[in-house]
Amino acid sequence: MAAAPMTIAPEVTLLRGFAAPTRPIVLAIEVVAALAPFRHLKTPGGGTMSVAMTNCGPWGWHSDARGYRYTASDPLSGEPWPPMPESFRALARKAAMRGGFPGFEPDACLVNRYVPGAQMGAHRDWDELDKRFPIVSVSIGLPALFLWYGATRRGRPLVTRVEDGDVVVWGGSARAGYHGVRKLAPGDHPVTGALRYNLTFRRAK
Ligand code: MD3
Ligand code: FE
Repeated sequence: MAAAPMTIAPEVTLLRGFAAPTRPIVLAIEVVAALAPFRHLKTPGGGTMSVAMTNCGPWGWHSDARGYRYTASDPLSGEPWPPMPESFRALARKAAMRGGFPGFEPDACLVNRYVPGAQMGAHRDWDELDKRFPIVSVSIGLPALFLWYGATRRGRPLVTRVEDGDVVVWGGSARAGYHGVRKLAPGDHPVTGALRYNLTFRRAK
């Protein structure tokens, strides 16, 4: 909770251990996933993502052959996305403040689940209406290598290892930054077993 903020690029802040302990977060993820199961989304290009996803909160990120967008209900069930736990909202707000972005009120929480071998290619989070809001990312379980490309997806990325409980906040000039996650290495974590979760809090609308 009292992590010393580390600047890993301009307006990209890493808060080591800020979300620890993560067991309660994992229990909350399991509640969300019981209502809106993890699924492997299709991309407009015809691929299937190796990361499994679900959402909680008023808006959820979705991808299919028609494109990327935020939806108010789960396309699998037609039901609204599960509510965002108050503890998630508070964590995102506090982390954003610590990262230099006071007043962040997320209305979307994308939950990513990685198994060993899963990865996320270079992309930017660009489906949100107001790019003045930051994005807050919470890492849970197995460690991963975050890749930060910056303004273009070309060139060698900056590589940062993130571990259970680490939080990354990026906004302002970094909001348009390209990023990704290296293929997850096998492992066994006391809280998640052979998994990594990532919560990504956004202001979608
Ligand atoms: C900041 N998720 O869902 S968080 C996404 O771990 C997404 O699941 C990733 O990108 C995940 O859209 C990563 C974003 C991120 C990635 C790499 C970084 C932030 C970073 C590298 C350096 C600094
Ligand atoms: Fe992203």
